[in-house]
Amino acid sequence: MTRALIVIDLQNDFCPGGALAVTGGDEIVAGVNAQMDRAGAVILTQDWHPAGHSSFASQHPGRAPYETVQMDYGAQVLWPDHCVQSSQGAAFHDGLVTDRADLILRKGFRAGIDSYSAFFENDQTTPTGLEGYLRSRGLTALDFTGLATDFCVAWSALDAARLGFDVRVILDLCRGIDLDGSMARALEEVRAAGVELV
Ligand code: VGL
Ligand code: ZN
Repeated sequence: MTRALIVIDLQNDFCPGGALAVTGGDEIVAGVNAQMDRAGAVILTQDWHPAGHSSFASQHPGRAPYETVQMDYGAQVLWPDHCVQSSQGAAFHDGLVTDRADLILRKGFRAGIDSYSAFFENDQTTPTGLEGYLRSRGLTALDFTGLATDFCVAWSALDAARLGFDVRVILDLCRGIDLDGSMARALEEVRAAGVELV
């Protein structure tokens, strides 16, 4: 069966030296590239925020990165400024083979709402369009890789499972942030949703 490889946010800001560095984020690049050769389709996502995005702690006086605030759409973790549109931090890791991508999907581009998932923004109702793209191409089996396991990868895999896709997360090709136990929680939720962890 053709499986689509979805590479989540393998961008400089999530790699060591970046604004929101995920430990070992750069270690997965070679393996992700190799996985592209076995994939029936390759989709890259790119976290793509306007300057002054509402998920940035810098926009919330008195708040610090990694605190949680209540937004009109629910709880939101505040992050250091990261993946600002057209910045070097928002660029893909230099080693990532981007030529193989059929689609590059940008998310988080609306100032007032974050988008962890590649399918829905954080209100969990505004679609990114990815579901329609996959369905119209007949891509029903998805392998997720990328950063960060416990945020954008997990939220994407959960939405994909809810939408009825056949979903796997390739854990060796993911790295996480692990904020207050978020890694264990995310893996448990993903597993409970019927996602295969490989
Ligand atoms: C991500 C936090 C903020 C991610 C993106 O890619 O997991 N995490 N923006
Ligand atoms: Zn972001």
